[in-house]
Amino acid sequence: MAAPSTALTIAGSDSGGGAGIQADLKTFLGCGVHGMSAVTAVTVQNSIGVSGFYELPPHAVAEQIESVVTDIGVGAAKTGMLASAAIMAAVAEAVRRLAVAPLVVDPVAASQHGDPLLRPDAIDALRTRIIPLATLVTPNVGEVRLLTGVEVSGPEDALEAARRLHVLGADWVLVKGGHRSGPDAIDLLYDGNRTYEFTAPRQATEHTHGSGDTLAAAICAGLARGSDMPEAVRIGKAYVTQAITNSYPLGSGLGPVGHFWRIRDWPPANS
Ligand code: PXL
Repeated sequence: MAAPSTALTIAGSDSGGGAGIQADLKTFLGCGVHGMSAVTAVTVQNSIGVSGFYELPPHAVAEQIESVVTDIGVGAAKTGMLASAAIMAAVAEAVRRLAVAPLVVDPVAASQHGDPLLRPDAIDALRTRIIPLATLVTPNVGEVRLLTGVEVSGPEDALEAARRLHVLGADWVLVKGGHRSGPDAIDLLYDGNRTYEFTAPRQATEHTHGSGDTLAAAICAGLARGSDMPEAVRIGKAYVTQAITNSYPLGSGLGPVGHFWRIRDWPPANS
């Protein structure tokens, strides 16, 4: 087999297996790229919530990035939970020095349950150190509020939020509508000039743990494989929509989005 395209996630571990690094690597496999990981923090987590997290030393995060970039090569990268301002500084320095691009930034601040995944002092670092490096930033409405102060309840607010995030230095902004109400989940993509809308029917399930990570990872995989941004977002949204359709209950809390639908024929019937 020829070597596949490669993608790197710089993110936290979810011990429950539904979000974070674990969701990213499953998504990379499902989207046909070789996935690699630079772990930033280890969360202690199950379907009920996050009871704590342990950060890696910032230099250990940078060393993981450098190790894979200098040998294997990184076709595209994404960031998820970055935990602290110190880890963000180390990631930003490594991404710049090693010219890691394109970079999808999922500005993770809290879990689906609302448990914090970011130290309060890190919000400013996310704004000033990480977003300026983003080829694409993918906030949900809560992250938009945290980063820009804009309350998104309609298309005009979404565009205003996208403008503000573009001014912070992201090349492209995807304001996600999944956490809004209405029959459709409408995402707005903006490049400082044009806007693009992506619509999918809202699905009636509470088992959406890992959906944001899965979308960002699927877009990252598309970029690694050479898609342009609107096409990568279109494919990424199609992937996460399938993953939400195929989500499942787990434990006594919120279940994860599903990745099995891409590998359903295992084991083969005649094995
Ligand atoms: O879905 C955001 C997210 C990202 N990274 C980690 C998480 C979560 C949500 O729980 O645990 C490690």
